[in-house]
Amino acid sequence: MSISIRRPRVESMDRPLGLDTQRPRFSWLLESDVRGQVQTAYQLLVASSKEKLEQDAGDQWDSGKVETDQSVQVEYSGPALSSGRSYYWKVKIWDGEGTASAWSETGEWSMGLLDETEWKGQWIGRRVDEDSELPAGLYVRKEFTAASAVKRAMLYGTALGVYELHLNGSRVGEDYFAPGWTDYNVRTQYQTYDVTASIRQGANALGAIVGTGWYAGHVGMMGRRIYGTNPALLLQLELEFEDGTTRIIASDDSWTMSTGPLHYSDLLMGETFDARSAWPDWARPGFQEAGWMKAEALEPYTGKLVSQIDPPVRVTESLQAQKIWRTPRGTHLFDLGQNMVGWVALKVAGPAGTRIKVSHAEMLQDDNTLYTENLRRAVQEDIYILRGEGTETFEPHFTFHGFRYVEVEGLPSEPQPDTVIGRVVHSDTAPVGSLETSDPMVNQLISNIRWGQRGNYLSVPTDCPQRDERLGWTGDAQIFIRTASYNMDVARFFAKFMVDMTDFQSPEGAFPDVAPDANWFEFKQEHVEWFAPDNAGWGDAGVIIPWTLYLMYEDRRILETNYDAMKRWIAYLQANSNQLVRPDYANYGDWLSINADTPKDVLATAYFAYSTLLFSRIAEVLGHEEDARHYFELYGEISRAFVNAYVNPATGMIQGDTQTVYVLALYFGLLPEGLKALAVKRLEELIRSNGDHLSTGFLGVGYLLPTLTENGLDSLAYTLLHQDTFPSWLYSVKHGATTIWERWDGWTDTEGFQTPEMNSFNHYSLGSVGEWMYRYMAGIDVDPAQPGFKHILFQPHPGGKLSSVRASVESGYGLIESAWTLEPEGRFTLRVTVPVNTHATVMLPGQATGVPSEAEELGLADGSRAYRIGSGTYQFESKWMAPSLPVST
Ligand code: RAM
Repeated sequence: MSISIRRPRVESMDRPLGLDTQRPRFSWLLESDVRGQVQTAYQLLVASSKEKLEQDAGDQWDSGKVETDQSVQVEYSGPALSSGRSYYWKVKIWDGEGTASAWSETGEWSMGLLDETEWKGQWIGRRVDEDSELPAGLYVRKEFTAASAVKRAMLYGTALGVYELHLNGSRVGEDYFAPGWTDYNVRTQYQTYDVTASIRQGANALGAIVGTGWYAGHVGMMGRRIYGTNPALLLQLELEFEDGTTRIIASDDSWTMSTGPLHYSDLLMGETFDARSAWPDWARPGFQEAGWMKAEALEPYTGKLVSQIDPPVRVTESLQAQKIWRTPRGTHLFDLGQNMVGWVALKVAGPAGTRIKVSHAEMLQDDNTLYTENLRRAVQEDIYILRGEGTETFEPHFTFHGFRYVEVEGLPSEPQPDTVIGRVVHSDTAPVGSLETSDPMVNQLISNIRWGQRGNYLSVPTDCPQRDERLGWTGDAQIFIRTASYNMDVARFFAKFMVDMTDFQSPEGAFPDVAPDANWFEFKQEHVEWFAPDNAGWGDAGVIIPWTLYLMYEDRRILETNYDAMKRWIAYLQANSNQLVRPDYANYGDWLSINADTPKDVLATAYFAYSTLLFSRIAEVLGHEEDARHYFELYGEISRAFVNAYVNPATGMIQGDTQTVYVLALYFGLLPEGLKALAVKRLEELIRSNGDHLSTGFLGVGYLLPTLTENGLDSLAYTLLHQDTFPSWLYSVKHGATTIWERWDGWTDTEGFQTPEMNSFNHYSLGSVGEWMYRYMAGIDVDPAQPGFKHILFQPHPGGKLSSVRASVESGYGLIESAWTLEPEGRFTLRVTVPVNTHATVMLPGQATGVPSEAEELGLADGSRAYRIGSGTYQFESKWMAPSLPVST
């Protein structure tokens, strides 16, 4: 067989449960030994049972043979899908020769509860008034009997708060902090679990622990009980028996509840767990409910209940301490060797009542104590009280920390290598990208970028994981999203975040600076210095995020869904401009730049143009020709207004004269030809006169190296990449950073720590250079005309100290690779891999010396050459001399 099908996926998941879209999208990967292999047609069957599908009967939908090369995001278009049902599907395809493949393996998905009236239970919990303390963790349980054999059992659940499910003594699923963070005033996500294998004929027990989470615990700097006072739980277990009967077990006031060993728990403030009052058997049938009370039915929820879109938060790795030592204070310090996010698993044995305190910090101070000042009001401490029965292992339930160092106070005996294990926790976005160079310092930077992403993508893209903030800052999200999507599959993560953003779009059309909403305006009004009706570069995330998801995943739906919201944003910006020039109130500017304040109105006008340009492209993709034309013209007008207002026509000087103003003007295409060269020259001068250092903040930094490379200043881009004196990326690496810092000067050898008021050591924004590394250094890029890597653009830019780069991206079509080496005499070798059913254009640096016979040569307008290839692995060679490198190196 010349072609085979791998990984049939629905909505980019292997086996999604509880989908609530009527038009799920199918994707599959193709594999073939034949080069240049493509798909020419597919047939897709959807059946209501595995048996039917095995007989090749698509009783739900048979697409018939569809002549197309589309193999990702193929929309279901059969009859309506039923609530709660499972569906089975497979696909076969025809290759370039018209030969049919075998059927794919069977894919499966289930539908969620499509109509809110299908929720039969009550929201349960314990009602307290606003002045009383809440139970930190409320345990609820219900026993039931399954009279006959169970064929299928699906559990739907959600909470106002966060919850953990247990069934017959075991935890259900591996999710943490479900149902995730949304603006609970608007919507709450529910989760779906297949628990068929855990239900027994006879007695069963279902239980849950409910914590305060974002709903009633502390959120950011805004205090607690932001959304409500009483955490609540809603569960529904649907049983289908072998005999065809069904039964629903749903939460109501026949359930029982108790507070238990969780004495304190809060996302930002840590947890206290007293194992002496834990009940090992509380989620098993037959448990004696001494002291338990009847659960209270609370008010019905008035927001929307929607199926979870984003990947659940999970533990994805465990880290052992690399160093353990005893402090003069008598405590023990553990260095995990990596700034990480999550918590530790503590393994310990000791007498009942022993109190152990586990404290967490990102850095150590000079005297080897934990640096915790930067946590502001957050408390990164977990306290355990031992039960005293042999070895006990503790992990917190509803809190998380950002840390590398762990201090344990009260250990009854000397620690072992497994006494403290770091549990790495984040939204489980699958890793898809890899990047490695010949330079260990650059590799450490790459690792720091990846760890920053891991730790901060927790239900929403947060800015930081340690202090009392951890908010979904939209500016950070947009500047990093392209890097993020090379590193990991963030399609669903950001589809969910777009919901948070549009839920919080203002009636006037402004996208927020923070999402989800959590009393944000109320907070900002008390801090007028924070307040602006919109923030350039932050609100623009509402356009940049959907556009990036389209580029990277060929996701048209994200554009369709958000089209009106984006259009309202542009209209808002226009209405709040003076002849297309924006005001200077947007107060973050090029946040945390170094002695280089970009004027806010310059930045805001530039972003207004950029959002408008992207929106015109989006309109074009969706076939809204009128809009496409109109907004493209508007983009031209804003660009001209920008030039008139801010650019000196004689010198090309742009108001503010920071690196960022030139970068924005060039990258967003705001300058006419004549002024472009002047801007490039001035940008170069500014960097040179700054001792070959950047000065850009959160926004400028994302476009800095791409702008240099696109304007022929490759070697300067590499100079900045390799720079290791302050300020630079490698300055922090040189000083032992294992994540990206919030600020260039978070710690310096001259000043020590920056103000603890705002000094996170795990903030991903300045790591947006990852995009340049994938797109330009390794040279793997998308073609916006054929997005999702359907047409791959390989254009590596060798340079700097690098003698090799190896990168890969697992795209929707399969694995893309670009690996190059550069030998001293200028011999450049490039190996690329192109997935089946895609094609690529290769552009080589220097003079081509070796081109595979399959490659079709194209002459480009600028006189350079490019090569068109189909699927397969190919090697190219060229002769390339680094312009700025001494020949001897
Ligand atoms: C800070 C955070 C965040 C940034 C805003 C403007 O609180 O550093 O990352 O987006 O300010």
